[in-house]
Amino acid sequence: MTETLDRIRDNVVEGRMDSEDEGLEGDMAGQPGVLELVDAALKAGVPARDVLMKGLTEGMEEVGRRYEAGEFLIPDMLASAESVGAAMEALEPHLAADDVESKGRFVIATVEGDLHDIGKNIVATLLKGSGFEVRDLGTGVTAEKIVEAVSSFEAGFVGLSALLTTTMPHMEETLALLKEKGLRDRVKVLVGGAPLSDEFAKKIGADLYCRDAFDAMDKLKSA
Ligand code: B1M
Repeated sequence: MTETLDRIRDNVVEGRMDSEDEGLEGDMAGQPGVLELVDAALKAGVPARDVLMKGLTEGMEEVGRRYEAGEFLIPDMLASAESVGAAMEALEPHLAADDVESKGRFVIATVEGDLHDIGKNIVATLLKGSGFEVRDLGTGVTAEKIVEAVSSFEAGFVGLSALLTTTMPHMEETLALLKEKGLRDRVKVLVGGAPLSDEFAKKIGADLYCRDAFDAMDKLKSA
């Protein structure tokens, strides 16, 4: 099982969606890519959670390290992101819950100026899988649009994602606007994203900081 997960992680790093992709050195065509490996892992009974956290997510973390070290450029990050996005579609039914009573309405968005959506999409998938009704507003969403959706969808929860230090202030702006519109007491605000911390969440007055998608699900159980 570990070997399959390692191969998924390595192929995410290579940005190889499927067996037609040549990979970074141009010599990997014909070998299974992320989609075939995820399919094989699920058929072999590897839990979807392990495929997600130890294969796909660890792969993206390595991509981040290589980008930071100057070894990867933006097109490399994009190829990896696309392979993870496609694999998430295959994984979604395995993370989904059937016939579960609604646990509440959840609005989720990546904040204004920020286009990173892999983590937000994973959280949205798990939320749907655990019985929340989810309105996913996408990326680069302004505080006004988020607050409008909280109001019209009558959401009890809102999840904000930010991956850039420069976009984190839009979370605080969203909280201020919720307050201004008289909606703050009606919603629990959850925040997440690689540059965030518990301290930051407390400082801006969010209800919960979520380290990762499973942390979010755990915290929601007692929210
Ligand atoms: Co960008 N990028 N990127 N990028 N990118 C980072 C974030 C960066 C840290 C890379 C680096 O320098 N090491 C850096 C930010 C530095 C900083 O702010 N200090 C960076 C930069 C600089 C940029 C650009 C500015 C690059 C440029 O153009 N010069 C640019 C900005 C574009 C924009 O947003 N306006 C940019 C672009 C891109 C791509 C488009 C190429 C691509 C995104 C593709 C996409 O998302 N569709 C990309 C990627 C892939 C990354 C890294 C490599 C990976 C992010 C990721 O998907 N991680 C990232 C490096 C890193 O994070 N180490 C990086 C995997 C994902 C599963 O984890 O998103 O953290 P994460 O989500 C987790 C948790 O954080 C949590 O749960 C998730 C699942 O477990 N969580 C939540 C997240 N949101 C939550 C919400 C919740 C709860 C939990 O609500 C309930």
